[in-house]
Amino acid sequence: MSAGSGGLSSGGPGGQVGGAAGTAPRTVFGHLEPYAGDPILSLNEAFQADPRPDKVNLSIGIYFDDAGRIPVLDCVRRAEAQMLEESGPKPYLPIEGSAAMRKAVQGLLFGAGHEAVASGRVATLQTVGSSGGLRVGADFIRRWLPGAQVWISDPSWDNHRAMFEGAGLAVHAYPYYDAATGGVRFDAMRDTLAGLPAGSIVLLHACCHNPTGVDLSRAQWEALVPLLRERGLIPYLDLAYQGYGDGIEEDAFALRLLAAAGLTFFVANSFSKSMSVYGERAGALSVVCADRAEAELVLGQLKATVRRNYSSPSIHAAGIVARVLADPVLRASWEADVAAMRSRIQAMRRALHDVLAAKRPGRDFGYFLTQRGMFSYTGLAAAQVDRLREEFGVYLVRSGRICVAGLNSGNVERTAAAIAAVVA
Ligand code: KET
Repeated sequence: MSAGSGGLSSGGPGGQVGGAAGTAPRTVFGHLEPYAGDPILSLNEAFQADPRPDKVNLSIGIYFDDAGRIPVLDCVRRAEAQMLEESGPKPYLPIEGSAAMRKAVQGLLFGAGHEAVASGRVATLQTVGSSGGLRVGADFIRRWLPGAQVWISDPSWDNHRAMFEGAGLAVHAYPYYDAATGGVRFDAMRDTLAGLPAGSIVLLHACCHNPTGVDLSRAQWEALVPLLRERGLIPYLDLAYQGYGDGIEEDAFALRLLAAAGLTFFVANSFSKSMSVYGERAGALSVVCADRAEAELVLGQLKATVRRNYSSPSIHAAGIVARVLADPVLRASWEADVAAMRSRIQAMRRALHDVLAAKRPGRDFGYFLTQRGMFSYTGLAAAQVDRLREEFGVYLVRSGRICVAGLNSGNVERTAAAIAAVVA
């Protein structure tokens, strides 16, 4: 670790930088804090390194099929085959990404012929995953709405706080999950939002809340709209799991509601999960503005943000997404695959619930059935999570979140039995 406060001076032995006379020389990077690792990604790596053959990965938000593999969707394979066949050049995409993909994303999010899209008041850019979109939006907020506070749900995806704080914004949490009931603390949430300064950013999970699996009802979304409008709050939707909740169209409900209400808002959406293309980094950021002129200004400044960061997004990701969404045959195949992934997760929820209910009849595991999307919040304490990993090879995040899509017909009973053992 570093010692001394000398300025940089050259000439220390072995590339070291000497401090003032008498202080210990130090290396350039010796003062760095070790990175503790990301709680989700490190756990996934620990899982890969675990030699036990019957280990179960419920850590990361990735959809695995019933054989425990990450599926390659037929529509994606065919889109890629078309691209290979065309064997076109690979120029840089424009800063804002592929026009075909951006148009397809707008159609997917808002639905065909939506007024907001038709009137040109939505600025959409293709981003490096939805993570890239979230961060570009955060940097844009820091630059153009500099005093804005950011409010995320308690709890939220860990990286939300990290991304917005990393952009230099102050991040706070509004009440959300109710551990006592397994529902949403809606009154407390609404009261908190009602007290926020105008111009605050309110990050909302558009569907399939991560980590809890507990979503707002349609009536609750509808109740939020006048509050958001009257208080001048700016929603920032994260739509990473479209299709995993109730359906591709159904999961766009909140987004379309805010658009119909004429609110100005951000939405970062992802294809990582819905097209099973995690490593392609396929996502987008859209900002719904008051009118076309404003959307053009916003798009321009989003482009400036991207240019000084990663310059432009991936041409391969754009090719996949644009083709799958625009080609009717590929689109139908994709919709069928999303429906199959969604119903397999529901079947696993049911199987997990039934085994646990049989083994621990005194407890209510009904939340496994009502929670939506990839995740369930089990309520397991960190010590129980550790036991599951160490004794049973079942990996989940220490908050007690499980990725239900890591369950399959070969491991669900064993996993349920392990959970039953630690809750005993
Ligand atoms: N938003 C949410 C809510 C989310 O859960 C993830 C990923 C992302 C955005 C990022 O998706 P992208 O691939 O950048 O479009 N979540 C899983 C993986 C991770 O942590 O990176 C997870 O929670 O396990």
